[in-house]
Amino acid sequence: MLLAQLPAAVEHTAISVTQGDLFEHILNEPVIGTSIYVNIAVAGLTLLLFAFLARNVSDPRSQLVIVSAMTVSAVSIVSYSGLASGLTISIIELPDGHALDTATTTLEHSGATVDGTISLWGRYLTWAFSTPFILLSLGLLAGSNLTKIFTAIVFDVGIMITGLAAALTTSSYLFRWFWYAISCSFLLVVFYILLVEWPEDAKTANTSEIFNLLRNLTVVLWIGYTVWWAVGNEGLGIISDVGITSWGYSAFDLVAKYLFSFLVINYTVKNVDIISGGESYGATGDAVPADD
Ligand code: RET
Repeated sequence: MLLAQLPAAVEHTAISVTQGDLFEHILNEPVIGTSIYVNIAVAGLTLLLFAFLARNVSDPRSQLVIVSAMTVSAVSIVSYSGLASGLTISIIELPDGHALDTATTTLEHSGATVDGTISLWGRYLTWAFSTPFILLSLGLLAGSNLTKIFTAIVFDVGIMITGLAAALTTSSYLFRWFWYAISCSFLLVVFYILLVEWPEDAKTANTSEIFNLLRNLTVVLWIGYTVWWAVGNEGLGIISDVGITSWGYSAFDLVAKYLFSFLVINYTVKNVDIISGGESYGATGDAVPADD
């Protein structure tokens, strides 16, 4: 019995998965594949659309809000390209106690089966670069000060990096959830700023209506990401399929990134007078650029 199992075990561990294998796997696995490729396309198209919508805006503060929102799409292309190329994907063996600790992965293109499960960890890494721009545009729309914007962004980066740590920790099941708990506590700081501090600032800035809409969208979706991680293949494994877990994030992304940015940019283009900080906003000297 034991002997009969041996060759299979040897076979699994003997195969090392290369970046090329992961690239091919994503290419040939329709559920994971589409969850990635669709987002590259949408991010690219939205970037073109946003540039077009904002083509006549010349006010520097309004441009800052717009560039910040556009950066979310730009980072997204990078993020999903990292995943599509196999660069930011790994096969990880989840620790004992995890629902998927004995999971194996069969590579679509070669049919080879390896121990472990696919982690699309590049998502968490690149969220550390995209989500700050969501918060920057929200903070600017609310007319908030540098201290609050800085605090929100620092804790936001903390959420994503500790989320990355949660996803990649293979030494201990409990430690994965410890990282998750730290990440959630950082999320509470961001929520405090979104729900308590910035609404007050937005009242003064006369942007309450758009701010509250975007804030609600953000809070609901960010709770969605958090819960999705907990139930997905890297958390409790209630949703054990990598492709479905990945599509969940991709679907959230469609709203949290592109719809969000569209609403920010559409509002800004139409309300430059409210967003404007004057011609010399952000200038490093006293000189005001001449009109041309
Ligand atoms: C993780 C897991 C650890 C606990 C928490 C998380 C929250 C993630 C959030 C992600 C938002 C992503 C967005 C991406 C758009 O570019 C990392 C899932 C709290 C809030 C908006």
